[in-house]
Amino acid sequence: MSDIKIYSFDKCPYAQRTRMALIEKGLDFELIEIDVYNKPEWFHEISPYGKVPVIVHEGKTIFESAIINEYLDERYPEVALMPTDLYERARARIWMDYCSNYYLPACTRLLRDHKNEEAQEQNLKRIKERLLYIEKECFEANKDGVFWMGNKLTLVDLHYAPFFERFGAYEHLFDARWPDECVKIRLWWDAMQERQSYLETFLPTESHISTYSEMMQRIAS
Ligand SMILES: N[C@@H](CCC(=O)N[C@@H](CS)C(=O)NCC(=O)O)C(=O)O
Repeated sequence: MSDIKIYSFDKCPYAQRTRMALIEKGLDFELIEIDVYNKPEWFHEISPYGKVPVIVHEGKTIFESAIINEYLDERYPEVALMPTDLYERARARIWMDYCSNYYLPACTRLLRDHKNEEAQEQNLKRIKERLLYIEKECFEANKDGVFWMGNKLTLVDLHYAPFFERFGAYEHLFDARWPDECVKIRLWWDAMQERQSYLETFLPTESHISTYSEMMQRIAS
């Protein structure tokens, strides 16, 4: 029996990050699916924030996807998913922070403002700027390799992948577009879609379209 339990929800991009890390690291785990819209009473005793993902490892509870992933990487260093060089580790964390505080909020505004044409125009412009920033500052600056940090997949790739998977839904629902200049981001995304960790965790675009449509209805009511 595995000594890692992960409480997850198949539609949750954050839980997907952690499932991808477990798979990339080749770790056994027990997957416990939680419907976050209808959480069982006992889940509140497991998850301090009432959210997924949560892992229980050797009797200890760890939550927040980015923190879980770094914990797993430090605890099981055999398949390392962070650079070894200290400056490169800091850069990896800066890119994960960019996802959480710049790229992702730009995307989630699309859901919030879906009835506000003027705000949506700004939101689409902001997403375009952020994608161009990533293309230039990350991918064009890399000397080699298709991944975020160069030639080796790291936690940074797993941090972003679930949200790029959902871009097809942004295209369908909000007419978002990747700028043509984002050639290297495309190469990265092609490489990510071949990873076993992605193949085992992704959901089709139609599923994301219906999840976001339901979320917008919930926001409106
Ligand atoms: N910052 C958290 C976000 C996790 C999160 O928002 N999970 C959502 C599902 S995608 C959840 O569990 N929501 C239930 C709730 O807020 O009640 C992480 O990175 O783990």
